[in-house]
Amino acid sequence: MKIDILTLFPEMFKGFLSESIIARAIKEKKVEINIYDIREYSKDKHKKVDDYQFGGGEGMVLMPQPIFDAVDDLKKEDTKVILMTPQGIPYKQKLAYNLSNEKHLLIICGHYEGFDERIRSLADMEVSIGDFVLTGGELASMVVTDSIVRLLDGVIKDASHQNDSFNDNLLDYPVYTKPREYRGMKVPEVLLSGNHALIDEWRNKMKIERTKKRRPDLLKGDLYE
Ligand code: 6GU
Repeated sequence: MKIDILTLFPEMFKGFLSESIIARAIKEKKVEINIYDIREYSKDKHKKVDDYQFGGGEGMVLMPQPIFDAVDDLKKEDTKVILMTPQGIPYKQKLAYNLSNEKHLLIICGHYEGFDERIRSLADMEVSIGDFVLTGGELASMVVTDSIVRLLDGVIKDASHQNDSFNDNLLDYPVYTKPREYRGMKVPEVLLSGNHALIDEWRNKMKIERTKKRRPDLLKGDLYE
């Protein structure tokens, strides 16, 4: 899979691409990730990428030209273009699974102040990562990329995401490691029993209990269809 990201702030991606599971996935060629600087596509002699908005108002607006030219350059036949914006559809694990089957994603990071409305016409999909406002789409694009890359074949053990929260609209069960007792808090007896049928039953029960208590909205299911 190839993921191309268009941004005004390429430096923000350095840590993300050079650490941990994402770095390993790139090294092992499970994914190719390229960061493109929107400014490099500006035809303005000062490499300008934004301007005042028609009608007046605070803030600079990302101009169409650099983005349209970048998409013309990078979009191929099987490319899915995703625009990161708080006005997009809410990002969910289901969409991470669907996108992990694409060949090529081109992710456009929105600007803090906004972008020219005509840029929307380039996107196959507009995505938001939640009901809060970020200074730009960069962190959101990293969230989306991270959630997709970990689902690609061979990036992490299959069993690690088969039990993910949200796969069945349920939160994960609690897990413990050594020691058996820490500061008076004990590992539940059932986990030490060696009885795997009993352990599975306990884990399922905990998933349901925890979801009821913390995220009753998930149990309705409709949010994650
Ligand atoms: Cl995709 N962009 C920005 N700027 N803020 C957000 C977001 C995206 N998703 C949630 N908040």
